[in-house]
Amino acid sequence: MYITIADFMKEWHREAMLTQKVLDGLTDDSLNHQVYPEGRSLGRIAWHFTTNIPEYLAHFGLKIDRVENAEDIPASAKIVAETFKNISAQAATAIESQWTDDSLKQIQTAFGRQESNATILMGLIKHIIHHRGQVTVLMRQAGLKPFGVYGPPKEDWIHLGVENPPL
Ligand code: NI
Repeated sequence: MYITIADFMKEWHREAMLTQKVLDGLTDDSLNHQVYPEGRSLGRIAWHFTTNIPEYLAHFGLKIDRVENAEDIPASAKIVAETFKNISAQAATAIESQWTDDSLKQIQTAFGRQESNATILMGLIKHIIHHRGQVTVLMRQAGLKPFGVYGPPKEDWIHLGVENPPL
């Protein structure tokens, strides 16, 4: 749990850097890859968790601009990745400039429960991680090698001197 804004920022910046590396590996074609025929596309999932960041923070009382044309999923992977980069930086600035360590202890209603702002901020990171995991699976299905977020993808085990990666 985050006791200070600095604690949160450390994790926010680290996770944003990892998410950025995943998004930087997307191609325009891969954005149309779907989970199943009527399912959400890879582009929709990546765009959802990106545009959700300011919506979520604004909902919980921070002043931050929403993404323009958030309802239109870009056809360009570069636009998705650049939007995430800008939004994650804007989110950091908004939180650092508008909330203090004390704000983290304040309680508000979130999803029908009483939660501290620290838990609410953790929820935002979890939401991104949840969808980022889906994105890496879909990238694999779309024929791309996903960035190894918390460990190497199978192609890179060999560079670590492992011939037969563990299952
Ligand atoms: Ni979601």
